Amino acid sequence: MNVSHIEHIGIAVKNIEESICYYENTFGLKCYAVEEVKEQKVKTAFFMVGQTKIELLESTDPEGPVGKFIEKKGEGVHHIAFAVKNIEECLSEAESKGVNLIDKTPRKGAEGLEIAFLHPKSTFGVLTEICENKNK
Ligand code: CMX
Repeated sequence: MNVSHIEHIGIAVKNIEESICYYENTFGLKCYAVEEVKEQKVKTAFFMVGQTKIELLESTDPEGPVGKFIEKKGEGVHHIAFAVKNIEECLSEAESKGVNLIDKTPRKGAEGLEIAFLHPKSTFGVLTEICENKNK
């Protein structure tokens, strides 16, 4: 796999507005975008930290992935996302190495990225996303 950097770290929060204030007031970071991703049943907020983003995730539905996560584990780090080149090839490679894929083919995520998730049961407990910006 050709991983260039950590694209973002996803953090599940109950209240995105309060969490934005925390990151802005404590670290002096600036939230540059808030976007709802209907398909994922989340509202997202983004901060740039070097080349990597912090992605805050507030659930818009208790039955969505983030809603269920918070119910089970509480707020906290939800997933890590690696930026890759040729996401389709990366998925095939991961599958051929025995990693259980949540997404067999990429789907659209926040900020227009192509995204796909690897199952935490086969990634040592860390929900892992790979993503590619095909517009670059
Ligand atoms: N990190 C680690 N483990 C996780 C997890 C996470 N983020 N989310 C769920 N799990 C674990 C659960 O704790 C549970 O473990 P146990 O069986 O030991 O209790 C197991 O995975 C199954 O969890 P579940 O609550 O029964 O939920 P589902 O099986 O229905 O779904 C998952 C789990 C990972 C397949 C689902 O959450 C998913 O498809 N996630 C990918 C999509 C996503 O998270 N989108 C939100 C972000 C979108 C964005 O960044 O734009």
